Amino acid sequence: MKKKSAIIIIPTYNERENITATLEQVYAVLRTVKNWQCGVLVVDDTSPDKTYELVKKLQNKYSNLHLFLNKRKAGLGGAYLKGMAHAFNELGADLVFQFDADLSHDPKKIPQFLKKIEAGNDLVLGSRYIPGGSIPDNWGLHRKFLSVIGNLFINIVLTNFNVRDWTTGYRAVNKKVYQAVSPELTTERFSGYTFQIGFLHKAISKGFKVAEVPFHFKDRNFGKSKIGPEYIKNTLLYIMKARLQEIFKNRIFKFLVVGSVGAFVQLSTLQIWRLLFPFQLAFFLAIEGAVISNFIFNNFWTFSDRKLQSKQYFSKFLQFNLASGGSIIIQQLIAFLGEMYLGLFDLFTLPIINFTIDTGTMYAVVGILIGMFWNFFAYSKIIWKKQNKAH
Ligand SMILES: Nc1nc2c(ncn2[C@@H]2O[C@H](COP(=O)(O)OP(=O)(O)O)[C@@H](O)[C@H]2O)c(=O)[nH]1
Ligand SMILES: [Mg+2]
Repeated sequence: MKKKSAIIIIPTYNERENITATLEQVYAVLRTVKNWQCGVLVVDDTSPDKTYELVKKLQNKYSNLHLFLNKRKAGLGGAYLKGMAHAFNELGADLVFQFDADLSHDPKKIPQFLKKIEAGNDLVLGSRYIPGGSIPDNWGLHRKFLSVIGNLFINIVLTNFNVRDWTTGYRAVNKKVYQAVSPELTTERFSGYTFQIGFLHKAISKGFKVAEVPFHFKDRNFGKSKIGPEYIKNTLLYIMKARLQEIFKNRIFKFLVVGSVGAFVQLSTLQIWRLLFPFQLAFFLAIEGAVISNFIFNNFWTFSDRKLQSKQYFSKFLQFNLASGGSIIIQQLIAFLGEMYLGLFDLFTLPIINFTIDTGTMYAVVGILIGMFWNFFAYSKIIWKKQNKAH
C-alpha cells in the first residue's frame, strides 16, 4: 500500500540564523518515521536576510525539501494558507504540520502527532498547557501572562475546556480539515496570528476530532518573535464575535427572547383591551396575543429548523395553547402550595430603593422559572418534536 504523505510546513521571515539547525533536527526525526512519506515545505516571504537563498542551498543536502517563495510579506496566516494549498494540491500531501523555524517546537514529538492522526484524529495540537508541556522559564512576566491568561480567557469565552492550548503554533492538520476550514479564513483579519485561533475554532465547530500532544516550548535561540498588538486585537475581536454568534444561534437564547417579546405584547395590548372590554376579557385577549406572538416567532425562529407544515398549524396551535395554559397552572399551583405550607411573610428589604421582597414574590419567580422549563420541554419534545429523517 502506498504510504501517506506528510509535509512539515515551516513559515520563515528572517530566520537565517535558525533555519539550518531547524532543518537538521527535523530531518533527523523524519528519517526515523517509517510509515509516512515525509517532506518539508519552507514558505518564505522573500526575507530581507535572504533565508530563502540558504534554503535553496540546503535543498542539495535534504530530499523532499521544497521552497515556496512569496514576493512580499503576507503574515503568518497568509504564509500558512499558501503553504497548505501548495502542500495539499501540488505536493499531494494527506497531512501537514505547522512548525516554527526557530526550534521552539520540539521535532521529536512529530511521531506522537502521527500516532494521534493514525488513531483517527483530524487535528493534533502541540500543547504547552497539559501535563508534560510547559512554557519557557525565562519568558518575561508579560509574555507568560499573555499566554496563560490569554488561553484561559479563550477557554472561558468560548466555554470549551477540552482544548487547553488554543494559540499553539505546533499542529498537524489533515486534508479534510484544511478543505473545510480554509475557505472561511481568507479575509485580511486572518492574515496574521489570528489565523491560528480562527482555524482551530472553526475546525472544532465543524465537529472535527482534535487531540493534544504535550511539549516543552523552547524560547527561540536567535532573532525576535514577530508577534504584536495586531494579534491581540484581532484575536479578541474574533473570539468575542464567534461567541456572540454562537449565543444568537442558541435555541434557549431564542426561546428567552421570544418569551420576552410575548410578555411585552401581553402587557402593552392589555392597556388597549382594557379601554374596550371588561377586565376579565381584556386579560384573556392580552394573554392570547402573547400566545400567538410566541407561537409565530418560535415556529419561524427558535424552531426554524423544525418548522411546522401549514396543515399542522391548527392542531399544533391548540397544543401550544394547552402548553401555555399548563405553565399558568404551574405558576398558580406553586403560589398556592407555597402560601399553604410555607406562608406569606417578608424576606428582606433591598437597600436604597427600599423594596421589600416577600415569599409571595419568591413563589411567583419560582413559578415563572419552572413554567419556563415546562414550556421549553413542551415546545422541543412535543410541539416542535424532532422528526426522524427517514420517512
Ligand atoms: N512567511 C512568513 N513567516 C512568518 C511571518 N511571520 C512570522 N513568520 C514565521 O512564523 C514562525 C512563528 O513566528 P514567531 O515570530 O516565532 O512567533 P512566536 O513563536 O509566536 O513568537 C516563525 O518561523 C516565523 O519566521 C510572515 O509574515 N511570513
Ligand atoms: Mg516562535
